[in-house]
Order: sequence, then structure tokens, then C-alpha cells
Amino acid sequence: MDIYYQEGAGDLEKTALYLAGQLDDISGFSTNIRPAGSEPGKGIYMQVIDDAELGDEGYELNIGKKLVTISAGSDAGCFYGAQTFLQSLLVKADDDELFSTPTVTIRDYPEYSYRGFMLDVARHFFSVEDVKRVIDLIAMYKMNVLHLHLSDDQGWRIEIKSWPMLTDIGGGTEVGGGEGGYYTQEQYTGIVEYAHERHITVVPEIDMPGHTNAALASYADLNCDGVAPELYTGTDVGFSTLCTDKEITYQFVDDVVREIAALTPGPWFHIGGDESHVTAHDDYVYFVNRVQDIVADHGKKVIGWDEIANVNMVEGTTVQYWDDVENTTLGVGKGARVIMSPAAYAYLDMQYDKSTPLGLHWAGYIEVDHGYNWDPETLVEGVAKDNIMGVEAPLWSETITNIDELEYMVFPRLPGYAEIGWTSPSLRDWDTYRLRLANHGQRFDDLDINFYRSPRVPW
Ligand code: TNX
Repeated sequence: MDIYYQEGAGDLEKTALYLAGQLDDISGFSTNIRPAGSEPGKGIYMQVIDDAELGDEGYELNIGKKLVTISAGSDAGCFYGAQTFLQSLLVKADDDELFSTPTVTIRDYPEYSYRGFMLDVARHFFSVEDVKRVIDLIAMYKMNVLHLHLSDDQGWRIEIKSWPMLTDIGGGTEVGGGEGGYYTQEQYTGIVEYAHERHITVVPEIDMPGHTNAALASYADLNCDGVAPELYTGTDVGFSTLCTDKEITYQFVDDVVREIAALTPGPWFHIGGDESHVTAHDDYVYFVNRVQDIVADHGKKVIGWDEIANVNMVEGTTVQYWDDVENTTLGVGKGARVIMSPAAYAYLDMQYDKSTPLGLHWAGYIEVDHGYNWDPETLVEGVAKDNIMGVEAPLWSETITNIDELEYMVFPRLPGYAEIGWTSPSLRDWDTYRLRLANHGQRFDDLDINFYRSPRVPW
């Protein structure tokens, strides 16, 4: 089997290589890739075409008897076409089986440009290897953002060269008192590159001014009283704050944003801003306003949890709706765009039902149908399709300690969030989705994904 890619068209060679690697994993043989000036008679052919309807990320996949063609307006589109093609194949197959896929033409493009998954690596630390597995899994579902929650009360997870104690001290533990960990800048860059190769943009989050106990424990100067608190290994929220009227706080934020921004090619920097319950309101507004300017100075656009709508938002800011409708519509009134992460529908740390051994339920139980059956454009009055940049499903990790537990909470709900991001509401329907998901169960097994066998899906 040969994969041909249109000569001179963007970065198609990389996508061809990616597909070849995947096909080789399936079949155990070795796929050749080569440039081609025009469509070959057989094999797989990737090309960039001009087709306005497909947009930046859409594709057309044509599976013929001898030739599979993947056509798209961009390299990303070809990557998604390749993902759909891979989904038409078995996970493990011999030669004959591999190509016994139905002939079909699929034209497909996303509903939203931002389709994200968030991983909290602060409450419990996840290794680079775990994060790469997560990237592979979300890439299969054409998600294009990995939001990394890199700091919280329980841990600081990224090396900052100008403030080394953040990781030396603040990276040293996690919820429950385990040893924690952090990414060196080199490791973080490795994650960013691995994601980029799969058309996934990393959004780094440094949560502030609350959720900062790990930083406060690392540097006494960041505290208003000049005294560093103990490290924290519990699961309470809302008890910590940076000292908003000390100048060193802004030096700290500037250094942190500068170093991380320099390692992050994506356009966004997430400043958190949630649950700052011990920051006085005026201090909060003053702080977030200054931090927005710092982020802009380092060439990034701000994303923040919906609370940040209470400040003077600079142009290009995005509010991440998680809980508060008033905040979110306030943000929309100020011109912000919205990422939809409603806790009651999209929080992957919410339990499926009362019997789920992991997770929380403060926003309710989220069975697989409940997680699928909502529509971003009608969920919040005052937030219309035009205001929405996309959808993100966050996994908070207070109760999630390893990759198996992570997979159990993420699957099988994640493909549902990916579908909400990709497919228009008129084409989504639980009754048919549950059958497709049931069919997909074998794939989860073949990929060794530890998933929840929801009784609402006829596996
Ligand atoms: C609320 S969501 C939080 C997190 C917790 C999560 C647990 C948000 C912006 N803040 O700090 O981890 O609930 O579900």
C-alpha cells in the first residue's frame, strides 16, 4: 500500500507520514509514502483543494475500490480526513481485512473552530507519557485544543527559570500527599510539539490570583504578610490569593507569562481567574486588568474562567463559561467570545451516577446521554452561536490519580463532546449516537482504553 501526497502542498508529507505510521500499527506491514504530481490509479492520495464549504478544517474522503482520496483546504483537513479513514478500519487487521472497508464519500467540516479537552495536572500530576497518550486519544476525535491546567493550590507543574522554587517547592506534592512532579521547559516543549503534529494547540493555564497556594508556599514575598504557607494536599478551593497590591506580584506574573508564552506557539494564554474567594472584588478587578495587559505584552490573547468578565476586558478576550450565566452574558456584552464548558454537562470529573467510584458530583451526575444531549447555541440565554468560539470538556483531577482512572472518566463521554464541537445540532441525535457508540466499544477495547460501560449504551 502506498500513500501519495500532492507535491508541494503545505505540510502534507507529515500527515502522510502520520497516516502511514497508523496503518503500519494496524497491519504490521510497512507503508510507503511518496509525492505525486497528480492522482494515482490506486493507493491513498492526499491533496489540498480549493473548496470554500470545507473551510479551514473540513475534508472530503472518498473511499473507492482501488483508490482512497483525502481532499481538503488545508493540512489540518487532510489530517481529519485521515482520522475518519482510520475509523473505518479495524484497529488490528491483516492485509485482506484492512481493505475490506465500504466504498463511500464523506464531506465533513466542524461546527466550531475550538474543540478542546482540559487536563488538570496540578491536583494530581500526569507524566509526559500520559499526556501524549491523551493527545493521541483526543486527536482521534478531531479535537484541536489541549488546555493544561498547570498550577493550582496543590502544585506548580512547569519549570520557570527565573523563579526556580516554584517547582522545587511548589511542584513537590499533590492531592493526598504524593510526590507530585513538574514538566521541565524542554518536556513542555516536547508536549507542545507532539500536540502540534496532531493539529492540537496547547493552551497553558496559570490560575490566578486564587488557586495559588503552591506559588505562595514557594515564595514568601508573594504573600501579603510575607509568610509562606505550608504546601496543601487537600481538595478545598477558594482560600488562597496572590497579594494584589505588591509590585513583586506583577514582576512574578510578567516572568511566568513571558517564559511560558515563549514556549507556546498557540495564540492563547489562560489566566484562570476562578474562585478567588479571598481576594477583595476591587483587588481582583485591578489584578486581572493588569494581568491582561501583561499577557498582551507577551503577544498572547487572554482566556479566563467566566469570573473574569467582571473586569474591563481587552479586545480578543475569551470567557470560559463553566458555572455562572450572569458572568458569561456580562462578558458577551463586553464583546468577549465564549468557550462553552458547562459544569453540569461537560465536566468530565462529574460522576456518571451514584455508583461511580471516582469523581465529584457538585454539578450533578453526567451519564453519557446527558453529556451528549445539549446544544451550545441554545444552552445559555444571551449566548448565541456567533458569540461561541467552541466547546471544551475539562477533567479536574482531585480524585483522578492515574491514566486508567483518567480514561474511565473521559471515555466514553469524550467522543460526545467532540461530536458537539464538530457536528451541527440538526444532525445530532442520541438514539442513533448510542448505536454508533456501542459499535465503537470494540475500538476502545482494542486501543486498551479503560472505559465506563454505561447501561444506556447497547455495547
Ligand atoms: C471548580 S471549574 C473549579 C475547580 C475544581 C472543579 C471540580 C473551575 C473554574 N474551578 O477548581 O477542580 O470545580 O469539579
